Amino acid sequence: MRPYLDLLQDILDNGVRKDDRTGTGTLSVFGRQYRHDLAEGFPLLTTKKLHLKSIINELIWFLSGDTNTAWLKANGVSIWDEWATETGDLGPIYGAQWTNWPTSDGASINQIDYVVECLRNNPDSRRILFHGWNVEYLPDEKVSPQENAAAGRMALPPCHLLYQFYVAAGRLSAQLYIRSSDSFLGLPYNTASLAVLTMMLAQQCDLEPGEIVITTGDSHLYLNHLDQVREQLSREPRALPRLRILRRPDSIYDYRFEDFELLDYHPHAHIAAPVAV
Ligand code: THF
Repeated sequence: MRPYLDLLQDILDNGVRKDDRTGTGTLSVFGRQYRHDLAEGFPLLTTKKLHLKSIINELIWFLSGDTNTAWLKANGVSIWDEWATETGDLGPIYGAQWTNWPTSDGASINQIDYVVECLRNNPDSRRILFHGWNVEYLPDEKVSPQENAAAGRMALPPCHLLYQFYVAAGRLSAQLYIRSSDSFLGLPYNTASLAVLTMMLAQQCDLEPGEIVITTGDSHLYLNHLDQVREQLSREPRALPRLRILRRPDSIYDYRFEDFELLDYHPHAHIAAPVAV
């Protein structure tokens, strides 16, 4: 994942000091892009150990339409706890908008169904995308994530919001727009998650996985991650692992963590960093 490490170096070299919503402070650049061909391996960082279980279970949770942390917790994932109410509620975040976008007549639209249908029946379409930025449900910035969730708004507005898919020569590629990229903690998750989603969709639609493209808006490093970033940049990247899907589930909604096998993952040690809330 050279391009990812190059982005970290770019932010260290060119980042401007900016304050942010969480009060932590960042170094930030605007508008960056990197890509990875899935034929060259699974894009899980080797310069620090990543917890693939959190990444895959979060994606399965998004696809199920669930927006409560109870299922995540029961499956060993704690990355959403900081923003949830006491009952685990996060309001209509990712999963709700992906699979259950509310319409003005009181019904809802499943954007994932649309993507699968399009990939199968109209793969040349230039409209194969889904979007998380439902302006009606964005949080009120004057109140806490928990108060927003309790009032039926999103606890946080989506960071990774626009997913577009592209088919050429039997290969499925995906591009993700991330408006706000926590480049040390969140971006490696978002990158691996996009790769898994692309592999799932390719399997369901009889395509080969192609390239993933990650485009980031406010691309930042929190000031309390800079030592960790320098440590990571001092490490030599290793060969990428491979990810195998062990069966073909009946639909995009039927994957389980046990369906995936990570092979040849030999990362450097984990590097802990505090998440900005
Ligand atoms: N808020 C912030 N500040 N950064 C983010 O990356 C982020 N997200 C989601 C929502 N708000 C965010 C939450 N995703 C970790 C990883 C992803 C998260 C939140 C936290 C994290 O702390 N990862 C640790 C390991 C923790 C674990 O696996 O239990 C790590 O070292 O990678 C980005 O979409």
